[in-house]
Parts: sequence; structure tokens; C-alpha cells
Amino acid sequence: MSGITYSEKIPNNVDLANDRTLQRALEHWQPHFLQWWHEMGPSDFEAAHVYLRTAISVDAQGWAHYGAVHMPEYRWGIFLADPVAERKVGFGDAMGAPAWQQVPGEYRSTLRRLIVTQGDTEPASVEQQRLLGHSCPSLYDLRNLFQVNVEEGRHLWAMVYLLHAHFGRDGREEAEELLARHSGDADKPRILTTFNEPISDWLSFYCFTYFTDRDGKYQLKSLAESAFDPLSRTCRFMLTEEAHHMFVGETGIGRVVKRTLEVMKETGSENPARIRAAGAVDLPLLQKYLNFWCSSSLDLFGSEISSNSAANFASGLKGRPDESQYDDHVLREKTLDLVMPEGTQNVPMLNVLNEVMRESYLKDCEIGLKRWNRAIERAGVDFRLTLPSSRFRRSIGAWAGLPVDPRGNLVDKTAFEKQLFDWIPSESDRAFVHSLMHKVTEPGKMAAWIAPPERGINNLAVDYEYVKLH
Ligand code: BYC
Repeated sequence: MSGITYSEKIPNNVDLANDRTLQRALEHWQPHFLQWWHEMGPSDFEAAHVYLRTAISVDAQGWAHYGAVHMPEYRWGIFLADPVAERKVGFGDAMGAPAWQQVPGEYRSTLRRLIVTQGDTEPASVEQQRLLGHSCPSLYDLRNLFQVNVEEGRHLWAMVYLLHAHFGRDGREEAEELLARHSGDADKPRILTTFNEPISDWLSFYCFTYFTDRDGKYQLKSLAESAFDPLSRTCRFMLTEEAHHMFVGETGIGRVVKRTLEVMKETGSENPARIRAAGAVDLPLLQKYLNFWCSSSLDLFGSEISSNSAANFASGLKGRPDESQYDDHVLREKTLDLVMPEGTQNVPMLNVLNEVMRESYLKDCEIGLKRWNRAIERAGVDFRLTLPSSRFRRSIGAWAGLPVDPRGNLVDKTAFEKQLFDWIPSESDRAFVHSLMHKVTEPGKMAAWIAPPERGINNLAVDYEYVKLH
């Protein structure tokens, strides 16, 4: 087990005390981070005691400590997974060479860009979720929101460490910029599209943690394959934390479905208007939220045909998630038939890796849907939730801006525009969802639109006071 030094200003398992220059640089950045957290993190909850887990080792067993903390005093730190002895590059043209402990000069700017893009999403998500605490459906959910937020903050630390440790002055400047761009800011927005979308209600929060955090899982898995060993080790540990974020999404949506099914039974009706009148989320409305967040997250994989992804793979910077499961790790000979708007094209495999990843991501997304649909089927309700086609509502790549319906068919542009709000939430749908969002803070109590979770956090009861507000 790699112990983490907690006595230092910045908890770490990278022996920061023996690199005074790096330590000083990070200690200089730390108050800027805390100021950012104060201004852009969860609003108005700085005095609350929150039952949070904190990383205390990178060991798979028992890596986390649970306890009540004030969020501004959370011990954000730098934790890399243990090194793999004599690790080799696992894919690309340099396959089999020793993994890199330093950044090769020729890949410096590309690698920095990848790290900055990854780093940018972390504080962006905290900014997007800043106001959600005011409308939490329960203390249990409020605690989960804050757990996700502090860990996204820690993921920012993870990328900032790499920038400071390996990219000199440019890296330090990028670390400052990560705190200067803001989600949705007209002048300095976050880099990737989805991270500029507002998350102003909890249904969006669950969809975001289900779909967008899952993109995080896929991107982190592919960066965990990187030949640049410090990046690989950093991402491996981040994945441990990421699992809980997707759990929050999957169980959150599952609890919404459960409550809706109860309300259908209570009212004896499947009519969406009656379900809404009874204060729950009708299933067609949930489907629109799934369509919105899934399609937005699909853009995060980039274009179907991408010379960036080809170069990143060939040079060993970014692999495929679970690279070892594939037979061919060089991909110089392979091609793939890709359906494009103008017809099927045969494309070198190296150039379609974004699409390969997007397809395996969609398969992973199906898992939750199966579970939710099973509950719907068991309740005897004739409705099934589905994922939209990866061509629907795209703003990046070959299908960007094309009028494609959620099943993936190109349709007439006027018909598309007319029907769009049958497929994604309209203003009035959003207004309805917002009307449900009232803060519930009595331990164990839930808002009327969501069922309680099956169990509490860390073997505690569901009615444990996970956040002490005063
Ligand atoms: N929005 O060849 P292309 C997470 C840009 S989520 C805006 O199509 P490429 C988390 C692209 O940057 C995971 N711009 O794609 C989740 C490029 O611009 P430049 C985040 C976009 O480069 C929840 C140009 O279009 N991690 O961790 O192969 C909460 C052409 O690019 C978008 C990463 O993304 C977009 N959607 O792949 C908290 C990993 N898509 O460079 C956290 C690091 C593309 O020519 N990033 N563009 O100016 C990457 O690996 C790649 O940058 C991408 C794009 C996968 C995003």
C-alpha cells in the first residue's frame, strides 16, 4: 500500500517534501484553488458538516476514510496508483518500449493539451452543479452531490500536479487558466461543449452523472493506458473515485423511475399529465432528459474520423479503454466500415478510434437502461426507456447539425425542428421539473418525486444526518 502523507499542507503520495520547487509551486496554487472553490464551488454550504470520504491510500481495499468535514477543509491531495514494475508501452508504434517517466519533447504540446482538456472538465462540473444544494431532494442526495464535487476538485488537483511536475512554466500557466475559465462563461467558457450546459435541476444531475461521468470513465481508462506513466497512474486512481459518481447517476434515475411507477399505481393512470399533477416525473419526460444528456455526452468523444485520435494512439499518448482486451495494438493494417451521412466509408482503424470508443460507451450505457426497464416491465407498464442513436443532435463530427431523429434516421429539416421538443425537454418541461425541486433536509425524508435509496452510505442508515447544516 502506498501511504499518503497527511501532515503536509498538500496530502500526497509522490514524496512532495523532497521536491521543494514543485512543492512551493503547488503551495502557491493551493490558495488560488481554495479561492475558486469559495467563489465557484457549492454555494452557501461552507459551514455545513458533510459526511464525506477522503482518500487515505491508493490501495484497492479500504482506500477511503469517512467522516464529517467542512468542505473548504477537505484534504484535496495528489494520489497516484502504485507503479507497475517495468511497465511497457502497451499499444501504438512504440509498443513494447519502456513506459515514459518524463514527457518526450516531440509530444509535449499534445500531451499538455490532453491533460488540460481532462483537467478543465473537473472544475467545470463543480461550477455546473454549484446551486443544486438549494433544491436537494434529501440529505442523502445532498451528501452525494458534495462527495462528487469534492472529488472532482481532487481530480483537478491530479491534472494540476502533472502540469506543474512535467510542463514547467507552461504547465503552471495552464493550471492558472483552469481556474480562470468558467462553465457557460461567454468570454472564457470551458473547453468541451457539455461542460457549458447548465445543470439546474436534479434530474439533470443524475443524467449528467450517469452519461457524462461515464464519458469520464472511458476517457480516463484510455488515458490510463498512456505510455506517459505518471498520467497512467494518476488516471488509474481517479477511476476508483469515478465509480461512485456513476452510481449516483444510475441509482438516482432508478429511484425516479421507482417513484413514478408508484405514482402510476396510486393514481391508476399512465397519463403523463396525471403523473405530473401528482408531483412525479412522467416516463416520456425522463426519456427526453436521457436523450438530451446522452446526445450531449456523445459529442465528448470527438469526430468519427479524427487524425488527432490516430496520432495519439500511434504515438502511445492515448489508448483504447482496456487496451489489453484487443488482439491488435498497432492497428496499421486494420480498417472499419463507417456509416457516414454520405454513405458507408472504409476508413483506417487508427482514424476511427473515437467512434470505436463511442460505441463501447453506448453499450455500457445500456446496462442502467436494462435495469430501469426491468422495473417498468415488472410494474406491468407498457413503456421502455431507450438510448438515442449516436447520430441524434450531434454538434461535433460528421453528423453535426444534421436533422436526425433519435432512431438515427435523417429526416426533413422542418419536421426535425417541429419535433425536436418531443425528443428533448422543452422550456415548459424544464419549468415543470424545476417546479418539483424543493429542498428537503429532514433526515430520512425524500422529495415526493424520488424514492428513497435502498441503503445508506458506508453502512449507515438512510435517515442518518449526512449533512449537518448548522
Ligand atoms: N466540445 O479530432 P477531434 C470527465 C475539439 S469527461 C468541444 O474531433 P479528438 C468528467 C477537439 O478538442 C472526460 N470541442 O477529436 C465527466 C479538437 O480541438 P483542437 C474528459 C471538441 O481531438 C464528468 C477538435 O474538436 N476527458 O472526465 O480526437 C464530470 C477536433 O477534435 C469536442 C477528455 O476529454 C467537444 N465535445 O478528441 C467531471 C480526455 N470534441 O485540439 C469530469 C482528453 C472535440 O483541434 N481529451 N472537440 O483545438 C481528449 O482526448 C480529446 O480532446 C477529445 C476529442 C476526446 C475530447
